[in-house]
Amino acid sequence: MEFHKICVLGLGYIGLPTASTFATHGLDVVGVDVNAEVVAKLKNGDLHIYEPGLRTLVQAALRSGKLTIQSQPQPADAFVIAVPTPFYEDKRADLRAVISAAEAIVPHLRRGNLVVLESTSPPLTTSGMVRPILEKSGLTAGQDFYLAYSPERVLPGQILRELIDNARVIGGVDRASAEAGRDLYATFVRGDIYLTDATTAEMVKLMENTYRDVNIAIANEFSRLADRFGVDVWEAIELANRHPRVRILRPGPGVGGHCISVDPWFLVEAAPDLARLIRAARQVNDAQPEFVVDLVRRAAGDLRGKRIAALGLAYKPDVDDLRESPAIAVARRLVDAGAQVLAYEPNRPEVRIPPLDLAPSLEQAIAQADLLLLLVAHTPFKALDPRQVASMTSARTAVDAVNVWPPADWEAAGFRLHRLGVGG
Ligand code: SAJ
Repeated sequence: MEFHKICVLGLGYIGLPTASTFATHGLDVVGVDVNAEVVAKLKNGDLHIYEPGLRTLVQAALRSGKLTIQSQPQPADAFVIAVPTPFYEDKRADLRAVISAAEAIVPHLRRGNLVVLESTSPPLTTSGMVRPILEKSGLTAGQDFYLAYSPERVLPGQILRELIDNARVIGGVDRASAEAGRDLYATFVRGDIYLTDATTAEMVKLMENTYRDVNIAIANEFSRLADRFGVDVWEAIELANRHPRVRILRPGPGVGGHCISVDPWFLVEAAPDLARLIRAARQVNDAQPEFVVDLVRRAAGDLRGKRIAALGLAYKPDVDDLRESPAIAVARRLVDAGAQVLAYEPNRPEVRIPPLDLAPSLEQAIAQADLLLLLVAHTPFKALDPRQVASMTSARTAVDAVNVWPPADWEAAGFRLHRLGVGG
């Protein structure tokens, strides 16, 4: 099947790179977003999100005339839905954006079109929710138009490369739909493309992120056990990982981001009676910020009035994304416990996250601190020279929740260094 013009609905971390990549590979792409501010910015070549290389890609796509930005979809050969699927307070999937994107397509849907859902969704969303909405057009999926689910699997920070190189799974409501999806993504995907049915593809995506969440949960639980038994979890993990069939991940302040901390709940919601391990893993990871607070309490004594420099607020190293960040959860809890927290996020120095106080520079964050708390292993934090840090602050207590500061160097520079998962 051949595609000339496509509409990509949702211009966030996935939709924008996807739309731009289709455009730089020769398709006419209409990028659609419901947020007027995002549309206005993008029309000027300004980006509302940061991802390495994305600005250059988007600007090239816009300049070529192959990518245009609109607030409404238009008739096209294919429609790709890449809108967010967050969760409500009670952890149920919030599918309102998927529903309204599907509804926005209905008036433009024509015989022979392809619709692909990319947003991470609970099992049966494509066939049970998107399909009936699209069929309000009077057309039937699998008969008059093609309908598929294809999850994105890219790693924030490496999106542009992974979008092209990663293997892709495409599940159709019928075989012809999966094949139509393959023809579309073959425009730029260099990785292998695997075809299956839509619900399997939905499950594959949820299983990938749940697998990672459960594995990080066990690493976090090991950090607590090691702390109790006077063991250095980092040494223990390194030794356990010498086993040819063991690969334990890294403990940390918890699991953040808009994917791994969210997606497992979609399975728990869909089958609460079955997804018991998955729920327990989520609870372990969600409780990890409290464990870090406890570690800080043990290092600092009473937290009330303590001046703490919280270094890093992003959900993981070397990104600017703050969504579901466990570092923010730790900082907030410290404030609740009466500490005076001054945070510094090098990738978002201007950001405001009430009730946290943010410093515009590392120097200002640490100058008056009683304790330094490392929450995210950003490259500039890893590179810090403890002797230089010692000259910038009178603090001599440090807590490393991500295990990147070499203890011997920090101790030689005069710091008492407490590490996550290291019992003493
Ligand atoms: N983390 C740990 N310990 C580790 C690894 C990660 O605590 O050993 C934490 C990170 O600090 C972060 C969270 O887990 O807070 C998630 O980070 P991540 O790098 O594991 O994953 P994401 O959320 O950035 O991207 C994931 C990826 N999925 C998998 O690796 C299975 C990516 O491929 C998906 O496309 C993405 O979710 C998504 O959009 O679903």
